[in-house]
Amino acid sequence: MLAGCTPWPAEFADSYRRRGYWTGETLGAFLRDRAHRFAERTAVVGAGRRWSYAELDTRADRMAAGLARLGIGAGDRVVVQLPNRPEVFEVAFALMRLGALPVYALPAHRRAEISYLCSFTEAAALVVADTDAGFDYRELAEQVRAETGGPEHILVAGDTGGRAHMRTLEEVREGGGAGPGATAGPDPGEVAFLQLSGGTTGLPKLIPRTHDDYLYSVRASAEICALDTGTVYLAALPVVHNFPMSSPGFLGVFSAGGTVVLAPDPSPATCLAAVEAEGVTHTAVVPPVAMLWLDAADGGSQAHRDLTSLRVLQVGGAKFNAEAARRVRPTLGCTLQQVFGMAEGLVNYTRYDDPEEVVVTTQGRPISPDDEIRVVDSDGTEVAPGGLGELQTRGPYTIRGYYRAPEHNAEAFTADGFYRTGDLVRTTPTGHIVVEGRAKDQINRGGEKIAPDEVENHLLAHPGVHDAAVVAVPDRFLGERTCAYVVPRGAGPARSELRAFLRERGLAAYKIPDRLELVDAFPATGVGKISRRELREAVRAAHAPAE
Ligand code: J2J
Repeated sequence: MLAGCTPWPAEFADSYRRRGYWTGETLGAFLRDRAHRFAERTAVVGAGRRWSYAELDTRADRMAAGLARLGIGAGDRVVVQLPNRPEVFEVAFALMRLGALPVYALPAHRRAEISYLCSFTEAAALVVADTDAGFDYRELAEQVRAETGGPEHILVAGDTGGRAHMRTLEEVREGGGAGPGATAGPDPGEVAFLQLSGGTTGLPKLIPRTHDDYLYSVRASAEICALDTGTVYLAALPVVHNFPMSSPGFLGVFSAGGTVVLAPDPSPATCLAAVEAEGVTHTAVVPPVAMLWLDAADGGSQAHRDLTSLRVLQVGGAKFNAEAARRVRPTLGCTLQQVFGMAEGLVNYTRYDDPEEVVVTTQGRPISPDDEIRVVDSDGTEVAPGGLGELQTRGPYTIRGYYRAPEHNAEAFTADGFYRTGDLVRTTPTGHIVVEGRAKDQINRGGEKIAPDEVENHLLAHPGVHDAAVVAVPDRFLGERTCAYVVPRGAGPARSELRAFLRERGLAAYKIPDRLELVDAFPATGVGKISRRELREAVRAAHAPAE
């Protein structure tokens, strides 16, 4: 396995193979197989283009050959920051065919995140769009270059705008000739790509997923979600995120020979129009987006849409309020499926034949009979069945360690290899999981995860900031939003200045605190040194208003 990753112990790997979970297929071979089976069927619709399975496959081969010519090969890391456009699939499969690893960045990420990803992974290339949603990613790439001295190659989906040191994806593909770019292909037990974790500490952690483990979760998800060649899946969320990638996501749809429709944004105007125009059958959103869609369809701006094709609305990424959940069937005329997953692995679904009450009030049950689940108290002792505790898990598609993070791994995983999810849950007698809260230091802002530490560190870099604590405050729409409490040094900076400062440091917009409060001091917390976590709790208790 790639250096810096933690393999499954041999007895587990053997058993996952014996039980047929790990089949020895690579993601590159997976696409080739689907291209043979579903050749002329439409694989992808987006940005004004429609690609068949055969076309996607050929493009991926040519792109792989072109990337190989640039010197990109097995084991190389390539940061991919692309919006929902067909090229994202072409690039991802091309890299995986070469055994090079896509490192998926969100379109919302900015200089701080992209520079970190490029340097931490020692990326050989960065792939960006030219512009998207009014933002110029080529400028971002230039800033990253200036800051980090790398990566060697900057590849642009679209137009380089005359920047001599950048290449368009088209040039790379044309430079590849007829392909095929990949020779023997990577080992299916190898890492296929790196996903970004929501993070609880100062710097984001990277999640290594192998061909074998990921494809198992994809095939099993496609089966649970009953996808077939008639499936039309709307990717409303950025497809580089684990949910729309694999739960069942675009890979599940490709597995079944269906069609992926790429939405440029998750707004009801864009997405409900796409549902009507393309006959969408399945889609996946985070709770705040689901609520916008419900309001728009229920006498709002999109009430005129014909949504009869829609069969399943998946909601996940953050807790979906039961009252909103109850509105899904009557308002959208489709089945709700709750999805509680994590890029580290474990994914839970409510099943289509679960009683309505289970669908509305639980976050589903695991994919695999070999997903091991335990709910423990703060001492690590298992609680009685149905009791509240932290969810720990291990299984055939849950990682055993983050990439290049031995110290963090010692905390995030138990000695016997369970991942500590940091989620507070209880299980029902039917084996469904209800997410009740969180033991981890993370803010879940409508599905977007924020590590308070990371934002505090940026605030502390301002000379006028003596101390800072970033906490979650309840929010009816997002579930939670962020508030930064700042103890200024001397007269201290104005709030607007602090915000501008964070933006200048290149932080993604969703991490910039929704509220900033200047306070004289943090609450006295008694004797002894307290953890940042305890400090945040004390600050929140002292200041944050209840909803
Ligand atoms: C409550 N909290 C949830 C839910 C995730 C499918 C779906 C989601 C993700 C994802 C994913 C939740 N109710 N329904 O990767 O494949 C919170 C938990 C969890 C964390 C993981 C997938 N669904 N969560 O959200 O890696 O706290 O993955 O541990 O971004 O989101 O976040 P992430």
